[in-house]
Amino acid sequence: MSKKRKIQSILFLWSAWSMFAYSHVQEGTQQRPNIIFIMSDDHAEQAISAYGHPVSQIAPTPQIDRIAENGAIFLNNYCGNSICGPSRAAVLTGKHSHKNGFMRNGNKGFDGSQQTLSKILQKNGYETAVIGKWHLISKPTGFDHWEILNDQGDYYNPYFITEQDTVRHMGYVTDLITNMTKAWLDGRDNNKPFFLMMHHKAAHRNWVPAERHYKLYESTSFPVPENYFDNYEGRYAASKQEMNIYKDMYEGHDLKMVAGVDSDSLLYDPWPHAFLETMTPSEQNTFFAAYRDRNNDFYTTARTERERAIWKYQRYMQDYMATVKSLDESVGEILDYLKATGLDKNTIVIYTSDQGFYLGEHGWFDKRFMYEESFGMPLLMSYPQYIKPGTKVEGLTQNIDFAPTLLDMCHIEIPDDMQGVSFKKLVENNKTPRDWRKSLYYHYYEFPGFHSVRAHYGVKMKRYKLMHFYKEDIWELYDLKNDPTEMNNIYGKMGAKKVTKKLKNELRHLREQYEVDED
Ligand code: SGN
Ligand code: CA
Repeated sequence: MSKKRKIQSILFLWSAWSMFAYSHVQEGTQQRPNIIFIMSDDHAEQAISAYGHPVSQIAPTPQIDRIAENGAIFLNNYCGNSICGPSRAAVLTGKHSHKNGFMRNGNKGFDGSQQTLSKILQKNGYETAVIGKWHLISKPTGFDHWEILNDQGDYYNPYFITEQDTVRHMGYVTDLITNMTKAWLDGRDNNKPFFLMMHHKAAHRNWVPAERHYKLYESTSFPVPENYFDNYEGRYAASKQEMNIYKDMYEGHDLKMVAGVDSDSLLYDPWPHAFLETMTPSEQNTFFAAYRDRNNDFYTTARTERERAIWKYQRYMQDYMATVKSLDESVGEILDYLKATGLDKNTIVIYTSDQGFYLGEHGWFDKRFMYEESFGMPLLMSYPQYIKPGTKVEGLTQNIDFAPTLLDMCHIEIPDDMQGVSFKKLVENNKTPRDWRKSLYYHYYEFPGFHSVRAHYGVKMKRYKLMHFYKEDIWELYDLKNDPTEMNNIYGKMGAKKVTKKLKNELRHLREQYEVDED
């Protein structure tokens, strides 16, 4: 070997070895990622433009979409129980409702003595915080800092509770939460990785926009869903709900059809509208001024029942999407903050909502049902170290998977009793492995309750979904390929026998696997 070749080989071996050694050091002492978990409330996938639904193309969310552009969008992510407290409890514990004990909103507080994601991260050296909506009727545990809204919280000038006190903060709730989050990031311990949960109140009922957005969509006409005037044929529980936009929404509180003719008149002033009481007099005036002309128009123009129902849909969507605009701005601010501080390189950013929501499909607002719109849960996630920009995750994922996935990404052992599984490999390789789960379990308990949605459990597979309204022993079966809007219950119909048997078997397996012993 010539001298030159010899030197070249030595150089090659040396650089190969050092690369190997470097990757080993990386593996062993890898810098642990920070986590920002942003969860809004009742934010439907239909209202996030990265998901491509027509509604969101008219009122896009470019800032939230940045997370999908930099990382991954989950196309089949679902919750296990489509309601606020239970979804939050599932996120924290990695367990379904019957295991973490928080099955319905408001029956008793979350048992904070149990194992949670925040406690495990804290034990492993993370600085932890939760800011915004909590709604678990308990004091947060496993957080170094918490600053939470009282119950549902108010849109204007809400109270926040901390370990020390309860303080009213003047301002718009989404902006306040964003500012508190940035203040916490500014003052955190730079020697520790952090886990920060930023939980927005928006876009929850009664959808009061920030002053700067009152008029944003006032002339926008949103596409009315094809099944807005659904007659619920063949679907017993759907026919019994109380979450219809044109029948059950409060004209005052929800639709803001207040103070119609002039500023002093209470002639057209449907009650309740208690949300106005948390506003200052000047904020109330700005609110009335923004809505008066449109309300006058409603009260002075003759309309058929059908036209009134569509007017209400438009008012609902205009306000809902205007509250989403503030969420989008908030996410933009946080992403800009991470970039400006260089934290973006080593921070996992998640955007999700506690569940999905109806934007007029079946004539509805609210959630609770296992139908796609509310069972679905938006999920966007970026982390430059593992996730390639533009990743699209097709596999079935669920909120019980969030805790194990984050532990996995932080190189922390996942406790055996967590029921969810890590989906790290789905995002890492932009591919769903063959042995990934083929079905999801769902269970909603809260009946009797708000909106009168009957208790049910069910199973979803790629193409079919089976639901059991067990108190009435009524079944529903949908072929999502041919009937994506779930209008045609094929349970007991010709040709459905084989698939019914398959799904009932799958449901039995899931209930065994998750150790569901009572309903
Ligand atoms: C409130 C709302 C309901 C909503 C529940 C649960 N009514 O009770 O419409 O379903 O919260 O929402 S309201 O008139 O008080 O706004 S959740 O997101 O917290 O689960
Ligand atoms: Ca919610």
